Amino acid sequence: AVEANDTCANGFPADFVWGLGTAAYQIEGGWNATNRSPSIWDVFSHTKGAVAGGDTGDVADDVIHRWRDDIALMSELGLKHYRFSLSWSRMMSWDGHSMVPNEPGIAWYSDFLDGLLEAGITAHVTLYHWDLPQALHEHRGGWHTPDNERILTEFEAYATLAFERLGSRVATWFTFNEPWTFTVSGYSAGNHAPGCVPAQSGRGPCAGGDVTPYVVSTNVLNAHARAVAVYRTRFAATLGGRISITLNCEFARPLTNSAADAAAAERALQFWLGWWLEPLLSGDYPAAMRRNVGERLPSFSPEQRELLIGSIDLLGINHYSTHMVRDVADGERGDASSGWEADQHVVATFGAGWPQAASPWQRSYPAGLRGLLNWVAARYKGDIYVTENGWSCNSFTAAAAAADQEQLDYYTGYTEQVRLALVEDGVPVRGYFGWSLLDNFEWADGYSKRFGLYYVNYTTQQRTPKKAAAWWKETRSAC
Ligand code: PNW
Repeated sequence: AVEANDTCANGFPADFVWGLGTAAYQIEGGWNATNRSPSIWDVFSHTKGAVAGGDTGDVADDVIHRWRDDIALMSELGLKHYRFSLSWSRMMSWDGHSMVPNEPGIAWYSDFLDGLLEAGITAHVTLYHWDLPQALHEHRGGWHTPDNERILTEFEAYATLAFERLGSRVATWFTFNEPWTFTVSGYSAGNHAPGCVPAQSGRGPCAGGDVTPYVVSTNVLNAHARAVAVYRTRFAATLGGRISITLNCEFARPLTNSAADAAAAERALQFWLGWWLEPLLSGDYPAAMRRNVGERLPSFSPEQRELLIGSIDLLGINHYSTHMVRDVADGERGDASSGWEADQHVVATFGAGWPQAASPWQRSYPAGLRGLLNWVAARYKGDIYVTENGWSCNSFTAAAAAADQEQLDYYTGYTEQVRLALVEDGVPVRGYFGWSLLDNFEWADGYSKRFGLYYVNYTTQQRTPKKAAAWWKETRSAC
């Protein structure tokens, strides 16, 4: 129970972590500044028809050049915690055989971290927010090659470099951001980099489909475990930081009160979040996946299991919306779909009347976040941080954005559910990071979708605070 005198006016404990997040390719720009080389997202976004409006991250929010002003913006907001990612292609370069340190890029991040420190802002850093160096995808088998020891070695070297050169100024490391999203979108649907699609389509730079996503997940989980082992054995004692992963999940509620739909909702959560969480806790994929995916689901060796189990010091959870889920019999989907989507034997829809965001996949249902946090807390007993939550605004001009009430309603509704999970349900949720500080490159949607607390004019690069920014300053930055 929280003592009354430790509670802020917003109803949260005084030591609750409030922060905002971004990711390298979505905000940095400076595609070739600091001797940066291409990632799979540079190649993908420059592929005709891949991204809405032909948008690319070449310039984005130009943070690479405007970072001092943007740290000032954070200070103006009273921000104490900032979550961002490193671009592997800026930190390292391809020498024809492997990735090697890229000093100008490392220096940029080093200066940026010093700037945050001077502003009294704590850094929470993600190593991989979807931007694999193109050379590792092309020449080293990427994430999509079964049992790819080469990518594990490369990721371990990258993580080690980051810990060594930047670790003294980083409180929390996250190995991967949302492996679910880049695995399903990048290696099955093909609408994210690297754009792998089912082999029979004959398109795409690699064969996605009903096997590849599970190959990718196995490589990614093993890479995570390797990086965590390095941090714990070589760095944790001296640097004192913590390390984890960020997993995302939309909550699933049963569509009807039938037992079959209740089981379907649970299965959906196992396929979305359990896919990643269960190996980190028990060393294997969930039973529901073993059952439905069968031989297409790889196994972990005893050594890999040992590294995986307990490889998180805390858990980062990203959450945006909720689905109403019903059971479907085998083959009933009738859409000839295969892979992760079909393997669950469920159909997901939205609840009637839930407010629609600009992004078609998002509707507001605040209680879903409380439900999800309780689902996680029943399985994982450590500290939980909401590492992303935010709203895709229906306002598309600076003036409309400055008055956007929907985004503010989303934040007040969802943060209240976090408070209820903490105070009423006893879920150990210790922090909340809004997505995002700035409008930015929203992946396949380009600049057409806007999640920022600050509106960005992409012609002038001017930042304009939205209504939720003022709310953040008054009620989240202040105790
Ligand atoms: C996340 N879904 O992506 C990413 O971490 C961010 O980089 C991104 O900008 C943000 O959320 C908004 O999209 C998601 O379908 C993609 O549930 C898809 C889903 C959720 C999050």
